[in-house]
Amino acid sequence: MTYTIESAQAIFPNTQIASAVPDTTAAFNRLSVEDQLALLWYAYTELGRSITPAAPGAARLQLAEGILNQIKQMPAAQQTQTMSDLASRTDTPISRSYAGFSVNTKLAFWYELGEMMKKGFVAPIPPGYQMSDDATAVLETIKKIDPGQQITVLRNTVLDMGFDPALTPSSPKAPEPLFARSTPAPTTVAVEGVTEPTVMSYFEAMNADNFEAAVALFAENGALQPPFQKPIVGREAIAAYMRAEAQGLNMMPQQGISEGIEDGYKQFKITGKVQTPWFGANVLMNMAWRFLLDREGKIFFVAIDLLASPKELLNLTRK
Ligand code: 45D
Repeated sequence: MTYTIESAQAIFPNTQIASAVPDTTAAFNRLSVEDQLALLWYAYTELGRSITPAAPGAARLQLAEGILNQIKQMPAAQQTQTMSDLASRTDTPISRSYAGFSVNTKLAFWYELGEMMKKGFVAPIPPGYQMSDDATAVLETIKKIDPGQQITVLRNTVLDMGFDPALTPSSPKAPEPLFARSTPAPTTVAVEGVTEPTVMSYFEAMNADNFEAAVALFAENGALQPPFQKPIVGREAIAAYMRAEAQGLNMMPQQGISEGIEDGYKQFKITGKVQTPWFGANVLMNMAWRFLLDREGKIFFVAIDLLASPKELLNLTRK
């Protein structure tokens, strides 16, 4: 058989992904804008230190500085309106600028706004605001899922805000500043059960933010499928994605299985932990990488999954 990206997506079909994330994100998106903002505020301030992000570097904040300064100058009611406009994707100049930010700049923008709300420079959620029962239920769900899933839900909510006139996925307009790691990346990787050089080199390159080296491991038309997303196809697209979204990640693969299959292809499933620079060692995400290597040992496909539970780390069977 010849593999296609579609057939490759189905390798290791028994991998259980964290479906609580898309489910909770969908429930969040059905709430009123007032409830959404209030819920984020309670989630963000009440979930405790473990899910409090590290301050983004000044360089990243600079990309959002213009609109942050505008918001600071506004009267309180207008500040609240601006936040509502972002959450309801209303067409305003600020909503348009926001939509053009990279994911990490969007997060940095809200981080700073949250800080300004805590300090009283930006209007808070109205004291005494009563969330609807639906919103309370979503917040309760968020409280129960594990921290890696909580931060993914938070990230998802911020991703779709703003108004994008082109309705295309936002691509970073300015070069992305580097993420300083709060915890140094592992310098060596050892995966119990797997020694394949391509796979080892992938993790080493990613832990060094050496995306050129990582992308060189892919087949010309190879694909990378991030958690809950469609595959990104081709070296150039993968490189652009990595530069925008994969900086500063610490990857700690732990164990895996490998198997030769048809046509000289090989498949690997590896499980382990990933840290984002936003939370460092405070939040460990339980992840799987499902690799399909071609005859030349190049990556034809890799899916990155956020796992349903820590138990899934040990699910290394084929079917
Ligand atoms: O609306 O191998 C307020 C790939 C109230 C690459 C607020 C990867 C009002 C290949 C509180 C102010 C990248 C795919 C809002 C691996 C309001 C590869 C603020 C995986 C919004 C492994 C809220 C990478 C705030 C992964 C400030 C899985 C929220 C990376 C902040 C995952 C939330 C990264 C933050 C994640 C969330 C990062 C900072 C999940 C960050 C999450």
